[in-house]
Amino acid sequence: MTNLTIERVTSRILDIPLIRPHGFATTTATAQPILLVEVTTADGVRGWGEGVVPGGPWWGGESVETMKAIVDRYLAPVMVGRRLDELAGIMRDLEKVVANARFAKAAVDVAMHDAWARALGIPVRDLLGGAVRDSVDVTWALGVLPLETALEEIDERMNGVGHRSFKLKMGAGDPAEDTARVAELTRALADKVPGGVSIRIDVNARWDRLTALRHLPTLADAGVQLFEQPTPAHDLATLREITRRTGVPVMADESVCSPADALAVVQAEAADVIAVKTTKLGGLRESLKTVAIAETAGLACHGATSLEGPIGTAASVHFACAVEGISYGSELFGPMLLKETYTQTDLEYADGRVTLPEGPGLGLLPDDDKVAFYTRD
Ligand code: MUC
Ligand code: MG
Repeated sequence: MTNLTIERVTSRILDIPLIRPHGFATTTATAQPILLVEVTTADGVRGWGEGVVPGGPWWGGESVETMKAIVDRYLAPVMVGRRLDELAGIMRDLEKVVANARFAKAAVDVAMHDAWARALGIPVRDLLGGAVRDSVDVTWALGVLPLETALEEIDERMNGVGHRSFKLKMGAGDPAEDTARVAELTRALADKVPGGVSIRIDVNARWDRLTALRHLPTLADAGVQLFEQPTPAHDLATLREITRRTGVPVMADESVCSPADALAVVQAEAADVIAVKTTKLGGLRESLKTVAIAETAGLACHGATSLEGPIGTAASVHFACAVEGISYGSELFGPMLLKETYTQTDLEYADGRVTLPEGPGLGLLPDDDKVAFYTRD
């Protein structure tokens, strides 16, 4: 009989360089720190999860350093000695010890799903209900880049992995200049690849209402097809106004960090799409609840990313392949932004899609030598 008792929970910070700087609204990342959490059972079965935020605490207030403290000191002691088939009960009990800290909780939620699935010899997708799809479309995100550089990168990604949708980060510069840059790029692409490329933008909540209402119509006229979180997370009235005035679908990201947030967005009619990140939502179980709310209200969900590495991305690929409500594709490109992977095998990207990895658990295994190489002293 398999002994599913959790014997050990450990974590380490990996610092992995990016293939190029990734410019966000308020910071530029040149490496991605990843908190790699490992759960080991009494039978020696190991499972892994990632604690990752997009480039640092600017996005949601957590960082790999805060997550490591929360995991090691507060979450691990609740988990050790419990059985993996009590996962729901463990996640409930973690709430009694730590409020919020959802990125940290996601790391342990995924590590427990991985270890439990490996102990049973099944893919994580089966613990989430089983197969809905075997692959998902992947949008490529460009940081804040000048027009020519952006066009070159898009060309390379279209001809390489075969992406046909691109997300452009905004919010870093002067809104008028930022808008002109993106509008020009969107028009240039429409001329270059007639009808074949979808352009979305993500302002990471950095514009106020007036700025958004002034500039988003220009981006709508240029052909931008989705506005991701143009304005602050709490201001659902403005998100609703943007949808109504521009007619372009709005995707809520920073506004939705829990199932309750999703309900608030539904009730406020504030968005048409919800960015579902298994990281920001606190793991796979909280993500299931979030999609259930959105889907019931007729909203689409997008398999979004916090620039996770291979293990974290694999978790979101299993999620996207088990949950019908992830109907608006994904942006699960994180591993391709890393200069090198830390796993023995890679996720497979082709024709603009990522495919569910075969094998038990998440389907990927860390390479112990690479993990040691990238581990922060
Ligand atoms: C975000 O805000 O969506 C996802 C892709 C990217 O470039 O930033 C992340 C986080
Ligand atoms: Mg976003």
